[in-house]
Amino acid sequence: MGLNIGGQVGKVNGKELSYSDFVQRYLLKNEPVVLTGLMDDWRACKDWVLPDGRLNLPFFSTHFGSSTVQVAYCDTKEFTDQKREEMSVSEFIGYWLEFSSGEFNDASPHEFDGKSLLYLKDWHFVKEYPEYLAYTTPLFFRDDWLNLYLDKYRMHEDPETDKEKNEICCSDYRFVYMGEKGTWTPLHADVFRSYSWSANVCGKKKWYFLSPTQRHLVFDRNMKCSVYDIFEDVSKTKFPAFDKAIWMECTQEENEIIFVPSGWYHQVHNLEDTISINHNWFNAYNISWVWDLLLRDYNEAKEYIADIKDICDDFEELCQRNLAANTGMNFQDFFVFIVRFSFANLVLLYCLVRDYENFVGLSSQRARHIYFNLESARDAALKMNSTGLAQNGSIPIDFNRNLGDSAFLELCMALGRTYQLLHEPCNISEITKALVDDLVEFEFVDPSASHISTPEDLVSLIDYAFTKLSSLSSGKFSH
Ligand SMILES: O=C(O)CCC(=O)C(=O)O
Repeated sequence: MGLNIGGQVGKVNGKELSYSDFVQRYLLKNEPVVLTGLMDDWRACKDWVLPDGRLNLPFFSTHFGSSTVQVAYCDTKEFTDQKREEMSVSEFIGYWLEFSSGEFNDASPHEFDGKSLLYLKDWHFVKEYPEYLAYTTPLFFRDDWLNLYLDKYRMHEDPETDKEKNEICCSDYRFVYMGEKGTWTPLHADVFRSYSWSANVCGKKKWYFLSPTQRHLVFDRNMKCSVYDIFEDVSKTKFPAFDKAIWMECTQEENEIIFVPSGWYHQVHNLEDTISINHNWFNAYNISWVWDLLLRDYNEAKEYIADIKDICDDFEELCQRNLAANTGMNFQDFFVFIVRFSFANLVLLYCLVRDYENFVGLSSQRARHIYFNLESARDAALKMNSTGLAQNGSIPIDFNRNLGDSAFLELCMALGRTYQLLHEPCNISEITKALVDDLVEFEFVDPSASHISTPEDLVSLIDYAFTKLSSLSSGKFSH
């Protein structure tokens, strides 16, 4: 039986959409959309595509040939994904050119002349070639806490893993994908329950989407394992509700960008030789879902090794280590992340207070955005707190110490620039150590509670700043 397709993903001209429309219509509703008109000036669209519209493969061998990349064998399955191997871009292009003279095999769609189709995935192109400005991230996707953070910090420090390897694979979530006609990506929801966007520089993709409200329909009875390929003969015994799922589909053309909402399952097929740019990201709108997923993954990790609990010296520590290895972060990583982001947003809010004598700035879109960020971080901290799991053994994060750290100041600056871009342009004072000292003196942050060890501490820190702000706007405070 074929898929039950309930609708097509809509297409909207991105040039005619404001940032706040995008937020209202897609981010807040968590709905997919295809955006057109946003790739006009991209260098990638010129350099990577030949005048006749084909992919410029020799360009990649010549300029980026020595990069080591991950390549998926599309006709293989390893756990929940395709089997991958590392090779150089030159090798990959070499295989591509060799196979492309073969015959496409309709009976076995992921093979070419009996050989598996190769799909280059998750190439950290921007991290590897920061000087080569292949594209600019469209405005709609700029409020990206994940990549802004990873530009300055690592998500998880593990002294036991190979540092160099970690350097590449955990460095960011900005990728290039490259594959010939017939390559594909199995059904999945994205890492961390992040949003993603994917821009077709060349070629065409077919997307199949399932809303998170129907997630249970593609899982087995125990909700442990999901369907791998929605076009294979899905076992009714194993996945009894699969045929009840109602899908959305979409054909994404060249120069179109698809927004993949948080937690939506999707399977993707390259209908032509295709190269795409793709980011994963999260922000205030989905940060608490990131926590929900982390908690779910933690419970799974714990259940998986439950039988060794009694013989384990530090069972909790092992669960957290496994969580970081499987999900990409553990509770402490998430906590440090939201604390640093909260600190950064407090700095930005303070800058607005300081820059606007009579605080009119606090009703601006930018101030509301920063306020909303802090509220979302507070909500995530409250959720963490309610589990009672995130209390133990965490190292206090000192607000004042962070303020002295250049990585932190850079994060504040990058975040400040982002909100300047998204909202009304106006000058914001430079975020310097002096300003930050000023902030401390100003007692915007409770000096007696600036060591954050628990989610509860973070909630108190944010509440204190909110109280201070409300006293500012009611005129009780003068600077
Ligand atoms: O383009 C692909 O093959 C997969 C992309 C994807 O899954 C994503 O952007 O989330």
